Amino acid sequence: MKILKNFSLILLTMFSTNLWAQNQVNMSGGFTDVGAEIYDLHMLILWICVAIGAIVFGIMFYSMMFHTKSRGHKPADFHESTSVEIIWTVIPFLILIGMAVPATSTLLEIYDNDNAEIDILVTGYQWKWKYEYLEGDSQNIEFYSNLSTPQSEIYNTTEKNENYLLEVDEPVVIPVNTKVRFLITANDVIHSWWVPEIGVKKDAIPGFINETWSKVNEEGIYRGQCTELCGAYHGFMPIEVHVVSQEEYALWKQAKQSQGD
Ligand SMILES: [Cu+2]
Repeated sequence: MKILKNFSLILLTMFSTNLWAQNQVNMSGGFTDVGAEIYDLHMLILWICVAIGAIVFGIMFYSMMFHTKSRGHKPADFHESTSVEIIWTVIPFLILIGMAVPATSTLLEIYDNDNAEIDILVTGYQWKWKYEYLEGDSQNIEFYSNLSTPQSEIYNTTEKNENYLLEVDEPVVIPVNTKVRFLITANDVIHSWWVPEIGVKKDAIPGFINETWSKVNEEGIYRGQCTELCGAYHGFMPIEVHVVSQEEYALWKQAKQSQGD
């Protein structure tokens, strides 16, 4: 009884609206159109899988409990039946096509790196990120982005703040509603640049340049992490993207450029 009570408590917690709102159980749609599409695709595939699971296990458990020899049922004799084999080939084939069509259209959009207004070269180092703005007049913007969480929080001598290990000294700044292309590479070992809320995750591989892009719909601070185990301080090289208005971006660019001179 106690187990049952605990189990129902867990279920209740999982499905409480509060948790759904925080997206701790499900993935987040994020703040980009592509992110929303990825989320919809994820939900579609999830429900297809739930339906398949319910039907297959439903029939299986029904048969095991009610369609038994002890209840007077005779074994079926459709062994090597061509029509049954055609049916169980065609149905999964149609389901797979139904999943592949929306998945392909989302993938095509994710890989459409054309017509970006800003290009940023992102280089992974053990254990920090370097950002270089490659576009025209912002050519000389170039900086490293280091973890800024104080040692005292890491060694538990002071209380940890809410962005513990997710804060940096110099964030990447990009304008809102602008297609930004990220060229991602690494200088030592393989890292991976991952900012879930802006729909970006790409491996940073020495000697290769991977491309990805984002067009963020809402101003704000978006946090991410290195997501490829890259050594002792893998958990200490977060990513902080500040999405700001066009005007703020222009001001930031100006300030950065005069800093470089
Ligand atoms: Cu790394």
